[in-house]
Amino acid sequence: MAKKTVYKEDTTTDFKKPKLYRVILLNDDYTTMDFVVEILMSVFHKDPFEATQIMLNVHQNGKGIVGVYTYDIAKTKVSQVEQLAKEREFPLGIIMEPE
Ligand code: NFA
Repeated sequence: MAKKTVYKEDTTTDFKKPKLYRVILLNDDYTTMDFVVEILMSVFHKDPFEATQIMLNVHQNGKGIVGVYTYDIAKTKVSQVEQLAKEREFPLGIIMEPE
């Protein structure tokens, strides 16, 4: 007689949590405050008040978290900032790290 295989229905979970990455902005002495606020609004969709708070926090503490995103979104935002900083010849640093 042929063997029968019975598969149990998986009632636990089929969904995996995506890994998240912190995008961190680094202070320097040359990038203008206006440019940092500009990229926080255009790339990270911050309003002018929050963009200014984040910029000042990075200016005072040396670095600061801009946001937490999935890998592809974080990577894209980092690339966009690198490109804009390069175009304007600012040495602005931005990195991503796993949460
Ligand atoms: N420290 C820069 C200045 O005084 C401003 C700045 C803030 C740069 C945050 C980079 C990140 N012009």
